Amino acid sequence: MKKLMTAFIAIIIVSAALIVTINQLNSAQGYAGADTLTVYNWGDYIDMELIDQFEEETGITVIYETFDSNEAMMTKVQQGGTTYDIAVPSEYMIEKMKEENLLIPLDHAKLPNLKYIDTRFMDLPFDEGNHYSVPYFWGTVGILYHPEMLPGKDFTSWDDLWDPELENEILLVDGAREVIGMGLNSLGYSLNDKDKTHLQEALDKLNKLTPNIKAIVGDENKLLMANEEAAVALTWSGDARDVMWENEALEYVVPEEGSNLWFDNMVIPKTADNIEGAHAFINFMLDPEVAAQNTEYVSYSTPNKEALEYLPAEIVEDERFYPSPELTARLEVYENLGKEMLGYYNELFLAFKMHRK
Ligand code: N2P
Repeated sequence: MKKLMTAFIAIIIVSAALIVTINQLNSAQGYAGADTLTVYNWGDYIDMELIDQFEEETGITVIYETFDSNEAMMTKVQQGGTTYDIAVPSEYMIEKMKEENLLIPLDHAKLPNLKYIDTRFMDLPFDEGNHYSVPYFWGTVGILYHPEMLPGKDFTSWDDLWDPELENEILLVDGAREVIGMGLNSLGYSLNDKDKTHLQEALDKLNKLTPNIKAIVGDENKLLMANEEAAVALTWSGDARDVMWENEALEYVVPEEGSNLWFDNMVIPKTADNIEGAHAFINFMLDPEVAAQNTEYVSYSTPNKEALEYLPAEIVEDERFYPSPELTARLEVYENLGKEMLGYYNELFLAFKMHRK
């Protein structure tokens, strides 16, 4: 009996050690379980208090990682080393991910809060029927500038950025579509142009902007602008709005030749391990009060119609950040240009960055 007891205890100890080792191995390799959820989002793009609230309400532990461009996000999802349960790509990348079979279809029955999204942000061409994606934030690309640092300067046109007086004053967002798109727009071309002669013209023109560029940056652009270390930034509307709360002298404009209108949506990548938890997270973020709190925190424009009711008028009535449908109609949404062409845009952007060195 004593022998049997000893053997029994030994079996328990060995199994416990085995379970601990397997768990350690799993977490070292990035496997997450039903009680964890790995969220992959743009930098500075959520109120972390909401993550705490979600964890408290569901008992799920969130592992949170950030990226600073669609391309960087896509590479990580394709590599498949991490079990991302949620990602937040922009429209053209959602289309590309769908094409490459990298997304899991959503179960709308598990997303009752979807009814709060304004219908004008639903059913868009990159994901008709919203089978794979649900709106998170939307916005424009434009110019953030400091009028007092640049007396007499106006930014009605993209060409204003090429003014020699702006030497070493401009920050550019670190995104291939944004920068090449700006070059194309400044020449009167579409930011979805596939004509390689036009693209070469855009690159040549961008190279001439080099003396005016201070840095190509990610989220640091906000701090640099708030501290008046640069006078101009090519940036996304919400980042601009966020800095403008910090430094009220700053202004944001969308140049008259046109610009980009973008939509960032939540998706469940193929890498997901907790599909149930991912639906719970999406539905949580769609709750109007949650969406309103998130909007106040990150300063981007919410597609959640009901959330607008919880937001101050000074936010939702500001036409610079909630442009009217008439105004947005003259902006362009990035199209999925296909693997080869998107690769070509990335190459051009790299060539532009190398030219600066
Ligand atoms: C947040 C970046 C928003 C990305 N810092 C616009 N697609």
